[in-house]
Amino acid sequence: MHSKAAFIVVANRLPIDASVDEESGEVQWVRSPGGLVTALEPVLRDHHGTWIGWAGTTEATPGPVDSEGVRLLPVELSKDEVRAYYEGYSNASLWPLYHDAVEPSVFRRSWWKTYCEVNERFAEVCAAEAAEGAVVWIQDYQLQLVPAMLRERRPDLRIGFFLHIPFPPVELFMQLPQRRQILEGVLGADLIGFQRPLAAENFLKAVETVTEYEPKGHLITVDGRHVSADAFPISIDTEGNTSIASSARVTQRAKEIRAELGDPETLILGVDRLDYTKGIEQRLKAYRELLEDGSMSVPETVMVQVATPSRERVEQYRVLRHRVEREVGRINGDFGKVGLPAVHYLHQSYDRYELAALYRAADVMAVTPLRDGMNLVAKEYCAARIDDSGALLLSEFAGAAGELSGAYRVNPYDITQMKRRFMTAVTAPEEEKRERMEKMRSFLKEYNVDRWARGFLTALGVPESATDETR
Ligand code: ADQ
Repeated sequence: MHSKAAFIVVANRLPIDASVDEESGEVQWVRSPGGLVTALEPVLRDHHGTWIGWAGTTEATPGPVDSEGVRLLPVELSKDEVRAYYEGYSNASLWPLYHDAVEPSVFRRSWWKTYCEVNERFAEVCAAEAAEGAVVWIQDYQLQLVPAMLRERRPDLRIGFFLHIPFPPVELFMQLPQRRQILEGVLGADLIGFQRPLAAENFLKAVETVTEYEPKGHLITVDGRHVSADAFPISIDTEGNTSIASSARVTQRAKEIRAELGDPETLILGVDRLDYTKGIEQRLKAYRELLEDGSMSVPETVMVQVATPSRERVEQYRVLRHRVEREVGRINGDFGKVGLPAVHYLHQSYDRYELAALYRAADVMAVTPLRDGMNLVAKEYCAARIDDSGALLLSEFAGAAGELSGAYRVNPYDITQMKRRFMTAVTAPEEEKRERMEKMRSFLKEYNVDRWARGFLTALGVPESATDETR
């Protein structure tokens, strides 16, 4: 019989994807790389840990998979549950609300019911898997009820919760019909982590306003238990990203990309999930105006916008895609030349190598979200700039702006200012850009994703040696 796990990660998604074999039609499960996996894998391996999550498809669900010393334990979801729990409550109610309501939230009572049921299922699977006194780390806004549901079943566990997205100001949070249930759900944890201190403060204020608990500093006493809420800014596998960027393959590919784009003087790059929080439209607008007023011109300047397909069945995402594609068409119609578009728009996913090559090819990286928990693309760009060149244009509304002090900061709501900053980033002396990049790169060397995971787990009470040895 399988022995129970002393360390468990619970996340909406398992780090695997279904891939259907073209000839046999058989489903195979392939590991999907990602920052969270890289960060947590050593800890999971060290503790013979388990990762609990949905496998990403309602067609087939694998049995528990043992992969490189980590047990992957799938939670099954039906089509209707994915619609209501994931696309509905998580991504049409919570996601916009937590991102400053840049799009209005949609609230449906039936979605909430399914959100509760699915959270309950995650809690049940976890309660059955956890060894006595195990440490459980629950991830993100899709699973905010799991901490309390798990505690009810297993008061012996040490429970951590990390929110990857912002926590909104209390005035906004109050709109949520289930505000009390959500807070009480999260408060089931012993430690609640946020990306930025402001998010932790917003959460504490919401607790004070909505519940009967009275936070004292970062501590809240819940039924005699101490719960702590604090900031643990996530980061990237800096070394891994830098090493991919330095490879011969990426170096060669970066040159090819520039050549394929007609060797422009300035290559501006955007890489985002196609999401209305990422400020893609505002960025395109600023670029169009710069072309209109002659500050920039094609083919000397070229923009590449990679927009990874995302949440395509959610209405607001479909509408966004149309708007972005119309704007790209308009810019190219007005300013492109035969064989030389002004914007290369790629609605695709890329592997780490192609992404690193794009980062290395780009003179200016534009990261302009209207609101973002952290934004790892900004950090990945810096990690890839192995010769300290390049400029990062970064929205002050991204969590990363609190850390990457060498960036050219922008307010994406202020198009005039964004245009000015674009020009500053393009024309700044090489020496200035180098100094700025150097500063960000040395920050990221120290504050990498290992440090994030270790910081959180140590605060949760996992012995330092256990999180340290394998690094
Ligand atoms: P996201 O909103 O997804 O994450 P981000 O932090 O930028 O945003 O992470 C995106 C990841 O996807 C990056 O690692 C990037 O390399 C990758 N990616 C983007 N486009 C891609 C493409 N075309 N092909 C392949 N990979 C691509 C949420 C929060 C963020 C927070 C993270 C982590 O919204 O604020 O930083 O979680 O906590």
